[in-house]
Amino acid sequence: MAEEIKKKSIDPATIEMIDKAVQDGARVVFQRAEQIRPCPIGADGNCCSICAMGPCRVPVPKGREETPEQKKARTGVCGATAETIAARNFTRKIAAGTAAHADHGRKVVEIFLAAARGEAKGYEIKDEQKLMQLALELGVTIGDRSNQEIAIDIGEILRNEFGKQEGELLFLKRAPLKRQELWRKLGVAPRGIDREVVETMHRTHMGVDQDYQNLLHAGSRTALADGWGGSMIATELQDVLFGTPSPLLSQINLGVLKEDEVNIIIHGHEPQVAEMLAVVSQDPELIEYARSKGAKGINLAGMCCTANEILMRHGIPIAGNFLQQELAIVTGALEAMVVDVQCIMQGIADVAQCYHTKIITTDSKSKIEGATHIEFDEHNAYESAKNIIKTAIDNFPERGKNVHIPKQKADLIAGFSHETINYLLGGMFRASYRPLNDNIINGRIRGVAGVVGCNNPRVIHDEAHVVMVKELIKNDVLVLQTGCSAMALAKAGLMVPEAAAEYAGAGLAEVCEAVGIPPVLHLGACIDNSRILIAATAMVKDGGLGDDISDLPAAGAAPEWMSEKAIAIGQYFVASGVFTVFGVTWPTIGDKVVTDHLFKDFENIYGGKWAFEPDPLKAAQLMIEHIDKKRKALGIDKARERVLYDMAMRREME
Ligand code: XCC
Repeated sequence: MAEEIKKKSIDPATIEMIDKAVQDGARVVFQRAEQIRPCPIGADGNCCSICAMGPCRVPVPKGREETPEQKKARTGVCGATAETIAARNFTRKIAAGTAAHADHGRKVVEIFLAAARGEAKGYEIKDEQKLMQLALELGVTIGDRSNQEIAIDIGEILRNEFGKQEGELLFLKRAPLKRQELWRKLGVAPRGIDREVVETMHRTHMGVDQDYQNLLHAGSRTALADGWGGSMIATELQDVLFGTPSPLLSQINLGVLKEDEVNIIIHGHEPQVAEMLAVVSQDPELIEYARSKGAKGINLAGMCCTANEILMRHGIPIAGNFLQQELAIVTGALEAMVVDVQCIMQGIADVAQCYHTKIITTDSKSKIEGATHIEFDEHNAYESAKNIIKTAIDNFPERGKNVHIPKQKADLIAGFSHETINYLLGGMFRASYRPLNDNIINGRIRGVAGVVGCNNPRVIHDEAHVVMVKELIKNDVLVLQTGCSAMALAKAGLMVPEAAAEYAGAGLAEVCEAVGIPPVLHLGACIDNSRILIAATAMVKDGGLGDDISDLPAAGAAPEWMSEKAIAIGQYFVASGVFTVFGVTWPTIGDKVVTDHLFKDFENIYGGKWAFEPDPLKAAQLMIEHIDKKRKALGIDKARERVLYDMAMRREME
């Protein structure tokens, strides 16, 4: 194997499959990333391609000090300054990311409503308790009405959040009071989800908003419409419809594929197709059909966030994260890759040409040239899913001899919804975050970090996630995870309770042992970052850690981000008061003024700010420094020193 390949990932299964791809002549993302270097001007945010007078490139001239006159002359054809261009590009990314999460949320509401009206056979209300809680929160009459009637009211109220033109999003009321007041004072409380996205697209059109601060301000309002709007609605209704996750054991990595079964991977983001495939793959008639084709059974596995969705609720194993999507095909053992929306590389269709894998698209807004399209009809979900699985089974006899499934697979515990954490910490009858807050106050736990986001082939696959999280837990920081980042840590073996003794600092390990949880908690898909907002709010409301999210000893990070959704998520965390560090590259780095505004001024405005640090160890240190700064402000920094260095005192505190 070429030495270069060994440096692409820290995951042996990934390396093995990149090598196989090279030998098989399949061109995967790792090779493409070598052949296409990022355009340095675009990467730094210094290129404007919004109108046809350009594209205009406005980078700072390298190697010489810029005079004020030169700076003044460094504009686009329309006169847009480098600041406007950088802020406009950044804000557009937020709009795109918010749109993706919002459209996902909208689809969930539609299926929720169809299920409540009895028009989507196979889907039903699974979490009645959460339905009732939502009804109380949204002022829906319960009385002696049926679950269906209540659900229709809830569905209609939440559907209205997307097209609402006035007022503010209903879930903003979930935030700490102080935060709500700040948003209102700043004018960043979102009105309607779609309205914020549309307005941001308008503002960033040629010749509209040309004040970088005003643009970034609109970016905050749009991002908040994601975190406290589209994403939160998706999470809440998915929980009611498919069940609120609770801890379960599963496995992860390419080793979950099976030699002798029909392997089907479901890849993308939305759970409704995957939910039905999970049910249908158990159908005895289909299992028998698979046997008739020479297979021992049907093996369903997930990829990217769809994987997280069905892992959290059904324990379906995960084949891998973002950069492994093509490699699953390279095993030669994959009959079908069923995709819905987001994070699906067009490259899978090309790689599939080298093997027998069928790429099946299921959503009319996400088709791929060369793929088979089987439209998933949620009104006839069972039949649609059956059709998809049958297509995969029919492909089993086409599997060639060039099959190699890597051995690697790791155990993981997933399913840590906000409700579960509440229950695990406080018990069934007094569910609360009190024990977490107490352990933060007494210093056993230093703070909490959300480490989330994608993979990016510009850095070593999974490495930054694992290095950062190990450093955090070693320093007694409890880590909450979602997305492809969670998968990286699960593959590295950190999502089992035993990992606490091996990797966590003494204080955190002690708490994990007492509660029986891993030091790294899997909260779900990227839309479930909304669970982190809720968890942070619950910590504030439980008391003792200040009266706003920005007071908490907490930080966020996406060390290997790549998608526009990650920027939207980061911005809503920052605008909710969280210090957030990104790795890989920073999209405004070519403009110091805009970057300083995001990295410094934002703290005075929102109590949270952005940072960029590609070295994951240094980034973890920044997060720990921030956590310590917040501990100091809360007056709990002393408690921590005692816990760490004086065992006698520690016993006294118990
Ligand atoms: Fe996509 Fe959600 Fe990123 Fe992974 S983490 S690469 S967005 S699948 Ni969401």
